[in-house]
Amino acid sequence: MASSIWDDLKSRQEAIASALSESLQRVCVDTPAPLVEAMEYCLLAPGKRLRPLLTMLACEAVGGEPAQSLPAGAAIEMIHTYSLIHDDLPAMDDDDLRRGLPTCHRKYGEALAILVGDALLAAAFELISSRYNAATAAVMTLEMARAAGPAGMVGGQVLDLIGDGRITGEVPATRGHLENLHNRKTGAMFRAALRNGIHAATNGVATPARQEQLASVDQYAAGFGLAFQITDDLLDIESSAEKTGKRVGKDAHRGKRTYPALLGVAESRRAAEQQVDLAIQAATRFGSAGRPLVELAHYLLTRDR
Ligand code: GRG
Repeated sequence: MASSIWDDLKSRQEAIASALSESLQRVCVDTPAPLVEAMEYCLLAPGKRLRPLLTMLACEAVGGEPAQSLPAGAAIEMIHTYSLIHDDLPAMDDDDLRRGLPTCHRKYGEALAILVGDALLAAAFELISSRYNAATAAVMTLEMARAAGPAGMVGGQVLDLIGDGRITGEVPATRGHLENLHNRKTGAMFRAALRNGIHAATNGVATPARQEQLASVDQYAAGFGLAFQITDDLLDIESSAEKTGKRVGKDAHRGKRTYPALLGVAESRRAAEQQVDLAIQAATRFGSAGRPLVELAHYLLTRDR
Protein backbone atom coordinates (compact mmCIF):
# COMPACT_ATOMS: atom_id res chain seq x y z
CA MET A 1 0.00 0.00 0.00
CA ALA A 2 2.61 2.54 1.08
CA SER A 3 4.78 2.02 -2.02
CA SER A 4 1.85 2.08 -4.48
CA ILE A 5 0.61 5.48 -3.36
CA TRP A 6 4.11 6.93 -3.79
CA ASP A 7 4.32 5.33 -7.23
CA ASP A 8 1.09 7.14 -8.15
CA LEU A 9 2.32 10.38 -6.69
CA LYS A 10 5.88 10.21 -8.02
CA SER A 11 5.43 12.51 -11.01
CA ARG A 12 3.66 15.05 -8.81
CA GLN A 13 6.52 14.90 -6.30
CA GLU A 14 9.01 15.46 -9.12
CA ALA A 15 7.10 18.55 -10.26
CA ILE A 16 7.09 19.78 -6.64
CA ALA A 17 10.86 19.17 -6.33
CA SER A 18 11.52 21.29 -9.44
CA ALA A 19 9.17 24.00 -8.20
CA LEU A 20 11.01 24.16 -4.87
CA SER A 21 14.41 24.63 -6.57
CA GLU A 22 13.05 27.15 -9.01
CA SER A 23 11.21 29.07 -6.28
CA LEU A 24 14.37 29.31 -4.19
CA GLN A 25 16.28 30.77 -7.13
CA ARG A 26 13.55 33.36 -7.62
CA VAL A 27 13.54 34.59 -4.04
CA CYS A 28 17.31 34.40 -3.55
CA VAL A 29 18.37 37.02 -6.09
CA ASP A 30 21.33 39.02 -4.72
CA THR A 31 21.33 37.00 -1.47
CA PRO A 32 24.43 36.17 0.65
CA ALA A 33 25.82 32.79 -0.45
CA PRO A 34 25.88 31.15 3.02
CA LEU A 35 22.18 31.93 3.44
CA VAL A 36 21.31 30.49 0.02
CA GLU A 37 23.32 27.35 0.76
CA ALA A 38 21.62 26.77 4.11
CA MET A 39 18.14 27.49 2.68
CA GLU A 40 18.77 24.92 -0.06
CA TYR A 41 20.09 22.40 2.45
CA CYS A 42 16.88 22.58 4.48
CA LEU A 43 14.22 23.10 1.83
CA LEU A 44 15.53 20.57 -0.68
CA ALA A 45 16.23 17.87 1.95
CA PRO A 46 14.10 14.75 1.39
CA GLY A 47 10.81 15.62 3.11
CA LYS A 48 7.60 13.84 2.19
CA ARG A 49 6.14 17.04 0.64
CA LEU A 50 2.71 16.25 2.09
CA ARG A 51 1.59 19.89 2.14
CA PRO A 52 2.40 20.75 -1.50
CA LEU A 53 0.89 17.40 -2.49
CA LEU A 54 -2.32 18.33 -0.68
CA THR A 55 -2.33 21.70 -2.48
CA MET A 56 -1.93 19.94 -5.82
CA LEU A 57 -4.51 17.23 -5.08
CA ALA A 58 -7.11 19.78 -3.92
CA CYS A 59 -6.47 21.81 -7.08
CA GLU A 60 -6.99 18.68 -9.20
CA ALA A 61 -10.06 17.63 -7.18
CA VAL A 62 -11.89 20.78 -8.34
CA GLY A 63 -10.72 20.52 -11.96
CA GLY A 64 -7.64 22.79 -11.81
CA GLU A 65 -4.37 22.25 -13.66
CA PRO A 66 -1.78 20.77 -11.25
CA ALA A 67 0.84 23.32 -12.38
CA GLN A 68 -1.37 26.15 -11.08
CA SER A 69 -0.85 24.83 -7.57
CA LEU A 70 2.97 24.73 -7.62
CA PRO A 71 3.90 28.21 -6.33
CA ALA A 72 1.32 27.87 -3.51
CA GLY A 73 2.65 24.39 -2.71
CA ALA A 74 6.25 25.64 -2.67
CA ALA A 75 5.22 28.52 -0.39
CA ILE A 76 3.56 26.26 2.17
CA GLU A 77 6.56 23.91 2.12
CA MET A 78 8.81 26.92 2.85
CA ILE A 79 6.71 27.82 5.89
CA HIS A 80 6.64 24.19 7.03
CA THR A 81 10.43 23.94 6.65
CA TYR A 82 10.96 27.15 8.63
CA SER A 83 8.83 25.67 11.43
CA LEU A 84 10.92 22.49 11.49
CA ILE A 85 14.20 24.47 11.61
CA HIS A 86 13.01 26.61 14.51
CA ASP A 87 11.43 23.63 16.29
CA ASP A 88 14.78 21.80 16.17
CA LEU A 89 16.67 24.67 17.86
CA PRO A 90 18.11 24.11 21.36
CA ALA A 91 15.54 26.51 22.88
CA MET A 92 12.74 24.33 21.53
CA ASP A 93 13.05 20.59 20.80
CA ASP A 94 16.87 20.57 20.60
CA ASP A 95 17.16 17.97 17.83
CA ASP A 96 20.21 16.81 15.89
CA LEU A 97 18.55 14.96 13.03
CA ARG A 98 15.91 16.10 10.52
CA ARG A 99 14.93 14.55 7.19
CA GLY A 100 17.83 12.13 7.67
CA LEU A 101 20.41 14.91 7.90
CA PRO A 102 22.00 17.00 10.67
CA THR A 103 19.55 19.75 11.67
CA CYS A 104 20.17 23.25 10.30
CA HIS A 105 21.70 24.62 13.53
CA ARG A 106 23.93 21.52 13.86
CA LYS A 107 25.27 22.07 10.36
CA TYR A 108 25.38 25.88 10.16
CA GLY A 109 25.11 27.15 13.75
CA GLU A 110 22.19 28.66 15.62
CA ALA A 111 22.43 32.21 14.26
CA LEU A 112 22.17 31.15 10.64
CA ALA A 113 19.48 28.55 11.43
CA ILE A 114 17.25 31.23 12.98
CA LEU A 115 17.79 33.44 9.94
CA VAL A 116 17.13 30.61 7.46
CA GLY A 117 13.74 30.11 9.14
CA ASP A 118 13.01 33.86 9.03
CA ALA A 119 14.02 34.04 5.36
CA LEU A 120 11.84 31.06 4.36
CA LEU A 121 8.80 32.54 6.09
CA ALA A 122 9.16 35.87 4.30
CA ALA A 123 10.05 34.19 0.99
CA ALA A 124 6.81 32.19 1.08
CA PHE A 125 4.78 35.38 1.05
CA GLU A 126 6.97 36.92 -1.67
CA LEU A 127 6.36 33.85 -3.81
CA ILE A 128 2.58 33.99 -3.46
CA SER A 129 2.48 37.74 -4.14
CA SER A 130 4.66 37.50 -7.22
CA ARG A 131 3.23 34.34 -8.83
CA TYR A 132 -0.56 34.86 -8.66
CA ASN A 133 -2.93 37.64 -9.67
CA ALA A 134 -3.84 40.14 -6.94
CA ALA A 135 -7.15 38.49 -5.97
CA THR A 136 -5.63 35.01 -5.70
CA ALA A 137 -2.56 36.27 -3.84
CA ALA A 138 -4.72 38.18 -1.34
CA VAL A 139 -6.85 35.18 -0.43
CA MET A 140 -3.88 32.79 -0.32
CA THR A 141 -1.91 35.18 1.89
CA LEU A 142 -4.78 35.32 4.36
CA GLU A 143 -5.02 31.51 4.47
CA MET A 144 -1.26 31.08 5.03
CA ALA A 145 -0.89 33.90 7.57
CA ARG A 146 -3.83 32.63 9.65
CA ALA A 147 -2.56 29.06 9.54
CA ALA A 148 1.03 29.93 10.45
CA GLY A 149 0.32 32.74 12.90
CA PRO A 150 -0.66 33.26 16.55
CA ALA A 151 -4.02 31.46 16.38
CA GLY A 152 -2.54 28.67 14.23
CA MET A 153 0.85 26.97 14.14
CA VAL A 154 2.76 29.38 16.41
CA GLY A 155 -0.08 29.36 18.94
CA GLY A 156 -0.13 25.55 18.85
CA GLN A 157 3.61 25.44 19.42
CA VAL A 158 3.20 27.72 22.45
CA LEU A 159 0.55 25.40 23.93
CA ASP A 160 2.88 22.46 23.28
CA LEU A 161 5.81 24.14 25.03
CA ILE A 162 3.58 25.08 27.99
CA GLY A 163 2.72 21.37 28.27
CA ASP A 164 6.45 20.57 28.27
CA GLY A 165 7.19 23.22 30.90
CA ARG A 166 9.45 25.19 28.56
CA ILE A 167 7.01 28.13 28.52
CA THR A 168 5.28 29.20 31.73
CA GLY A 169 1.53 28.68 31.80
CA GLU A 170 -1.26 26.23 32.53
CA VAL A 171 -2.83 23.75 30.12
CA PRO A 172 -5.28 20.92 30.88
CA ALA A 173 -4.19 17.28 30.44
CA THR A 174 -7.26 16.32 28.41
CA ARG A 175 -7.88 14.84 24.98
CA GLY A 176 -9.83 17.98 24.03
CA HIS A 177 -6.78 20.10 24.78
CA LEU A 178 -4.49 17.80 22.80
CA GLU A 179 -6.83 18.04 19.81
CA ASN A 180 -7.00 21.82 20.06
CA LEU A 181 -3.19 22.02 20.22
CA HIS A 182 -2.68 19.80 17.19
CA ASN A 183 -5.45 21.43 15.16
CA ARG A 184 -3.46 24.62 15.56
CA LYS A 185 0.08 23.30 15.36
CA THR A 186 -0.21 20.93 12.39
CA GLY A 187 -3.87 20.84 11.25
CA ALA A 188 -4.08 24.52 10.32
CA MET A 189 -1.22 24.21 7.83
CA PHE A 190 -2.80 21.17 6.15
CA ARG A 191 -6.05 23.13 5.91
CA ALA A 192 -4.34 26.14 4.32
CA ALA A 193 -2.47 23.85 1.91
CA LEU A 194 -5.76 22.32 0.71
CA ARG A 195 -7.66 25.60 0.60
CA ASN A 196 -4.92 27.24 -1.44
CA GLY A 197 -5.18 24.38 -3.92
CA ILE A 198 -8.79 25.39 -4.49
CA HIS A 199 -7.91 29.09 -4.72
CA ALA A 200 -5.19 28.22 -7.27
CA ALA A 201 -7.70 26.26 -9.37
CA THR A 202 -10.34 29.01 -9.31
CA ASN A 203 -7.89 31.92 -9.70
CA GLY A 204 -9.21 33.58 -6.56
CA VAL A 205 -12.70 33.89 -8.15
CA ALA A 206 -15.61 33.00 -5.84
CA THR A 207 -17.33 30.33 -7.98
CA PRO A 208 -20.80 29.16 -6.84
CA ALA A 209 -19.32 25.81 -5.78
CA ARG A 210 -16.42 27.26 -3.82
CA GLN A 211 -17.99 27.42 -0.33
CA GLU A 212 -18.94 23.76 -0.53
CA GLN A 213 -15.52 22.78 -1.86
CA LEU A 214 -13.81 24.69 0.94
CA ALA A 215 -16.08 23.02 3.52
CA SER A 216 -15.15 19.60 2.11
CA VAL A 217 -11.40 20.25 2.26
CA ASP A 218 -11.81 21.67 5.78
CA GLN A 219 -13.37 18.39 6.89
CA TYR A 220 -10.65 16.47 5.07
CA ALA A 221 -7.96 18.58 6.77
CA ALA A 222 -9.46 18.06 10.23
CA GLY A 223 -9.42 14.27 9.83
CA PHE A 224 -6.10 14.15 7.99
CA GLY A 225 -4.42 16.47 10.50
CA LEU A 226 -5.42 14.51 13.59
CA ALA A 227 -4.69 11.16 11.96
CA PHE A 228 -1.27 12.53 10.92
CA GLN A 229 -0.52 13.64 14.47
CA ILE A 230 -1.71 10.42 16.12
CA THR A 231 0.39 8.36 13.71
CA ASP A 232 3.33 10.74 14.30
CA ASP A 233 3.04 9.99 18.04
CA LEU A 234 2.86 6.25 17.30
CA LEU A 235 5.95 6.43 15.05
CA ASP A 236 7.83 8.06 17.91
CA ILE A 237 7.22 4.85 19.87
CA GLU A 238 7.28 2.21 17.16
CA SER A 239 9.62 3.39 14.38
CA SER A 240 13.35 4.13 14.10
CA ALA A 241 15.50 7.18 13.35
CA GLU A 242 16.67 5.36 10.22
CA LYS A 243 13.15 5.20 8.81
CA THR A 244 11.77 8.52 10.01
CA GLY A 245 14.94 10.56 9.47
CA LYS A 246 14.47 12.13 12.91
CA ARG A 247 15.09 11.16 16.51
CA VAL A 248 12.45 8.81 17.97
CA GLY A 249 11.51 7.90 21.55
CA LYS A 250 11.81 11.52 22.64
CA ASP A 251 8.15 11.99 23.64
CA ALA A 252 8.20 9.33 26.36
CA HIS A 253 11.67 10.49 27.46
CA ARG A 254 10.30 13.98 28.08
CA GLY A 255 6.99 12.82 29.55
CA LYS A 256 5.25 14.63 26.70
CA ARG A 257 1.46 14.59 26.37
CA THR A 258 0.72 12.42 23.37
CA TYR A 259 -2.15 10.28 22.10
CA PRO A 260 -0.52 6.97 23.11
CA ALA A 261 0.27 8.42 26.56
CA LEU A 262 -3.34 9.54 26.98
CA LEU A 263 -5.26 6.71 25.25
CA GLY A 264 -2.81 3.82 24.91
CA VAL A 265 -1.50 2.43 21.61
CA ALA A 266 -4.54 0.38 20.54
CA GLU A 267 -7.06 3.15 21.23
CA SER A 268 -4.78 5.67 19.48
CA ARG A 269 -4.73 3.47 16.41
CA ARG A 270 -8.53 3.27 16.46
CA ALA A 271 -8.75 7.05 16.82
CA ALA A 272 -6.45 7.47 13.79
CA GLU A 273 -8.69 5.14 11.77
CA GLN A 274 -11.77 7.16 12.72
CA GLN A 275 -10.10 10.39 11.62
CA VAL A 276 -9.01 8.84 8.32
CA ASP A 277 -12.63 7.76 7.74
CA LEU A 278 -13.77 11.35 8.24
CA ALA A 279 -11.18 12.59 5.74
CA ILE A 280 -12.20 9.95 3.21
CA GLN A 281 -15.90 10.83 3.53
CA ALA A 282 -14.98 14.41 2.64
CA ALA A 283 -12.73 13.44 -0.29
CA THR A 284 -15.39 11.20 -1.88
CA ARG A 285 -17.55 14.31 -2.41
CA PHE A 286 -15.15 15.19 -5.25
CA GLY A 287 -15.97 11.93 -7.06
CA SER A 288 -13.18 10.25 -9.01
CA ALA A 289 -11.15 13.51 -8.95
CA GLY A 290 -10.87 13.06 -5.16
CA ARG A 291 -9.43 9.54 -5.41
CA PRO A 292 -5.77 10.55 -4.76
CA LEU A 293 -6.90 12.41 -1.63
CA VAL A 294 -8.60 9.20 -0.45
CA GLU A 295 -5.37 7.26 -1.03
CA LEU A 296 -3.23 9.82 0.73
CA ALA A 297 -5.49 9.61 3.80
CA HIS A 298 -5.25 5.79 3.75
CA TYR A 299 -1.47 6.05 3.58
CA LEU A 300 -1.37 7.68 7.03
CA LEU A 301 -2.41 4.40 8.62
CA THR A 302 0.49 2.46 7.10
CA ARG A 303 3.22 5.10 7.02
CA ASP A 304 6.58 4.30 8.54
CA ARG A 305 8.15 7.77 8.19
C1 GRG B 1 8.68 26.68 15.60
C2 GRG B 1 6.83 28.25 14.87
C3 GRG B 1 7.30 26.90 15.15
C4 GRG B 1 6.44 25.91 15.00
C5 GRG B 1 6.81 24.53 15.12
C6 GRG B 1 5.16 22.16 13.07
C7 GRG B 1 5.94 22.46 14.26
C8 GRG B 1 5.60 23.71 14.96
C9 GRG B 1 6.95 21.71 14.71
C10 GRG B 1 7.39 20.49 14.08
C11 GRG B 1 7.75 19.49 15.09
C12 GRG B 1 6.96 18.28 14.98
C13 GRG B 1 7.70 17.03 15.04
C14 GRG B 1 5.65 18.35 14.86
C15 GRG B 1 4.81 17.17 14.74
C16 GRG B 1 4.31 16.90 13.39
C17 GRG B 1 5.14 17.36 12.25
C18 GRG B 1 4.84 18.71 11.72
C19 GRG B 1 6.06 16.55 11.73
C20 GRG B 1 6.87 16.88 10.55
O1 GRG B 1 6.09 16.95 9.37
P1 GRG B 1 6.30 15.91 8.18
O2 GRG B 1 6.23 14.51 8.72
O3 GRG B 1 7.82 16.26 7.81
O4 GRG B 1 5.37 16.25 7.07
P2 GRG B 1 8.60 16.20 6.42
O5 GRG B 1 10.05 16.24 6.83
O6 GRG B 1 8.23 14.92 5.71
O7 GRG B 1 8.20 17.42 5.66
